[in-house]
Amino acid sequence: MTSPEHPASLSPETPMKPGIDGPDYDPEAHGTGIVHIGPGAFHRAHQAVFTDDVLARHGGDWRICGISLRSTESVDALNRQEGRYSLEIRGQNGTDRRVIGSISGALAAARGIEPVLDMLAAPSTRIVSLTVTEKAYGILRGTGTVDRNHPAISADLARPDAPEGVVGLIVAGLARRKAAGLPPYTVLCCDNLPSNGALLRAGVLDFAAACDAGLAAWIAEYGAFPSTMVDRITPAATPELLDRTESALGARDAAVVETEPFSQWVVEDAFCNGRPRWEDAGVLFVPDVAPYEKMKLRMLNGTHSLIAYAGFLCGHTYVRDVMADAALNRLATDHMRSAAGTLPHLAAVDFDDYARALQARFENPAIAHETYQIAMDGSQKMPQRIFEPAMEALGTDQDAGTFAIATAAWMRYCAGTVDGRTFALRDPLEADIRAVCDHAGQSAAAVFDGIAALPSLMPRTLSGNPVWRDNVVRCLSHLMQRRSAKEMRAAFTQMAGG
Ligand code: CS2
Repeated sequence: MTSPEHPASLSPETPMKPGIDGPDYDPEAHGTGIVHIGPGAFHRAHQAVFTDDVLARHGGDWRICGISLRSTESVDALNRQEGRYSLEIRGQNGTDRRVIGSISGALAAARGIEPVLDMLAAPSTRIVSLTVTEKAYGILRGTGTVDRNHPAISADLARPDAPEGVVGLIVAGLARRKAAGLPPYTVLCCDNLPSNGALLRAGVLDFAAACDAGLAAWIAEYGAFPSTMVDRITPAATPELLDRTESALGARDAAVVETEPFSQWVVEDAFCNGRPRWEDAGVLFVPDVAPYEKMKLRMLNGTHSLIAYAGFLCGHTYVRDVMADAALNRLATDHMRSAAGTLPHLAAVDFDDYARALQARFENPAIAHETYQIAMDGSQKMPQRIFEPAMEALGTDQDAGTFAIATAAWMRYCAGTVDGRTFALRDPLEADIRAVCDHAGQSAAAVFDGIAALPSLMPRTLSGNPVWRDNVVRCLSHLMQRRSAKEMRAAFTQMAGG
């Protein structure tokens, strides 16, 4: 029902208020060429916006159909609004709003896999992109093979025609295309994983080979899995965001996304079935994404994890609060410098400029990005963000001090209690980590050894390095002696050298 108190939902018919950019093209005139698995806030703030820009400039049948594997809420929100949603772009100097038209609709896999498989197998589908978070893939990073203990992988290997997980779904869609004599789609991984395209390719081929060797050979020959680096800070939506948006638009937007002005997408130009002219929307196409991806994973995401664990333990709710704390701000910027020291040369980027820009983005007072949000899934993030660069730093005699502080902060966070309150780790290894912490009691060395021994987490070369182990254990025992947020702040200030 629509009344002044309950405005209608945003839709293609909603009149745009002055000052709000809308799609300045007719979205409905364009067909759907991209299927995106995981149409959450990050996708809506990032890939869907670059695609919206291309549709406005060049047109083309490149709209996006979102597929949600678990949630039905975001699917319903998008469909109720015929795919329309708005961005609230919050910079240091003001807020811009923009309505996006690139999403044509969404499907919930939980409501039935057949429509999803039909969409993947449609001749019009040319790219399948993904933002599903690190833990959803179930691919072992050391070998590139699928993890048969991962719940979705084992379920899908048992029933490949009715997949529940990401890899099973991609393979089932490709199998239908091969059977129908259609070319494969490009699989475009947009999660923060190292060599994300190559990793997904290896996992898909391993899974496909277990089902049908001919299918695996066909994917290997004709398929494409470009690697990408994606970047835009996108906090989870809050009730306040929904209310602000409703007043600004005069319509309810249940799919609105709050984000920062900065946005970057670097993509390996290796597509097998066409692509939008994303370069005209600012996407950088390069032959090798690895140096960009390392820079972003280590300087941005690694520092983010340090900020999240240290900040959360010190009682800071948002990244901006951590950055307003002088000692923690220094720790974060020191870490960016150490992380930069592990990077291969990248002619196009000055790492000092990149670090300064990151510092400003993290300090942005208009963005409320929760430390607890970033702290989630630490076991899936620490290896590429902290452990690998720490190992390289130690291997070249560079200072790994801030990497050790980040690791100790994470391990202290793993205890699941601070300042008299307990919290959920929200990590797929939560039960194992908890068991280690319970067993280790007050011994920092036992926490370190127990967590370091968990599979696929800390490389043996690193955990077995006595300098590293001593350093982390020393920092961790400082933190384990502190109970309150105030004491934590004192400990981090001391560790940050101030
Ligand atoms: C963050 C990222 O939640 C996290 O782990 O580090 O989501 C980060 O905000 C994005 O990668 C920025 O592009």
